[in-house]
Amino acid sequence: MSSPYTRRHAVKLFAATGIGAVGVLGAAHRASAAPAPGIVKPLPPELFTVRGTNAETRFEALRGTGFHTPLDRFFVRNHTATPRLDARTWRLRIRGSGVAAPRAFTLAELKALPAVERSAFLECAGNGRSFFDSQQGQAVTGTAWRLGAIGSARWRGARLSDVLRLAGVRPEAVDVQPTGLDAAFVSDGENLGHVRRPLPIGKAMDDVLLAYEMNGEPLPYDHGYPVRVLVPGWVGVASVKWVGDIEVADRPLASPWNTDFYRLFGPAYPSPEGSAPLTRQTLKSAFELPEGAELRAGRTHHLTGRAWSGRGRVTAVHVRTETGGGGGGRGWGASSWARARLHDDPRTADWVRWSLPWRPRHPGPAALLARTTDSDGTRQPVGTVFNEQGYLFDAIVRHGVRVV
Ligand SMILES: Nc1nc2c(c(=O)[nH]1)N[C@H]1C(S)=C(S)[C@@H](COP(=O)(O)O)O[C@H]1N2
Ligand SMILES: [Mo]
Repeated sequence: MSSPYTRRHAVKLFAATGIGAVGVLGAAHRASAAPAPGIVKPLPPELFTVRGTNAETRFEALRGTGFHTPLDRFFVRNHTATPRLDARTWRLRIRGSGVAAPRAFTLAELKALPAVERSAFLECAGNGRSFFDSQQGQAVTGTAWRLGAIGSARWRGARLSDVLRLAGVRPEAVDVQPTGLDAAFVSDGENLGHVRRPLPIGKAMDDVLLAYEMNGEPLPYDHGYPVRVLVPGWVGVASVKWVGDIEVADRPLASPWNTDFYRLFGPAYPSPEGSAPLTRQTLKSAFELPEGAELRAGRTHHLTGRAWSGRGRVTAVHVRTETGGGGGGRGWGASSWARARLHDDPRTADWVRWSLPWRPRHPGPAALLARTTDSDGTRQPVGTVFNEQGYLFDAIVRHGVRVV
């Protein structure tokens, strides 16, 4: 059986700009010269790089901020634009062939259920996508993120499993599909409907939250106010923002977000339907330094960064430096991999902060490399197997700096 959506969508999707952005921005933003990305919070350039309708966190802006990403610098990935929903009229409908007692919840009803608080990262499946091109010379479609399409927060909300039980979830249920209340996504003139993606019932009943707080505050508009789904460790798109409807079905569900997008296509994935729909995020590491940062020779620098994996705990981070070059035909000298100090107890689906001192000796261009190993036994490879939409980049990234 072929998927109900053609692959054509895949190459067109990311060409779309801020559809629906008009009318949601505050006066301060309308006054600014930059094209309106449809995001409510301020996007100062020292905290974010704006990419179309999205805003990428600058990793250097996380240095010294503590474990969780402050809300003023948490990345935003919007298919269209942030809606400003009214919590008083908001409802969450639970319906479909997989529930015996369909019903709706108000925010107060959701908050009356036992609250769960947990820390988890949220990362876009396309995080690191730009390195397919810049490190591997491969053209891929989609937002050209560097490594900042990730943040970690302390989430608080109701368990999705509690809500499903209250709606009489049936043993025959197989898929649970949350839908967002943001504008329908139009790709090349074709309306793909609201952002929605099926979640297998096993994951839905496990550790998924209906989150209404982030770092102790109500969810900001841009991150799903008043309620979003939070699927720990999985591709960001599973964590549907502004959720208003959840269909529970006794048969598999499909949407463009699990047929055309968020699968791997390419020579390594010969099936015309691509890989299975993506679930868990992969592993990465990043330096809290600007690209091209200048570091003084003969001084000890406290290199800091973050490492994470969606498949298990981070067990080690190693750092290597490459110096030399200089342009005169001299080769680059590479240090061996040194073990960085981890500053947090590694936990599944969250990140750890790490650090390592470095004393560069000679001025010139240099590259910093960090490599994560996780409890799944996976270690960041030298290259990532190509896929057309540039998902799940996991290779070691060369971070260019200059020793002066
Ligand atoms: N309703 C809705 N949910 C959504 C999206 C969206 O555009 N609309 N984007 C998804 C994607 S692709 C990602 S990576 C995360 C980003 O969450 P954030 O913007 O809170 O960082 O939200 C997901 N949930
Ligand atoms: Mo994403």
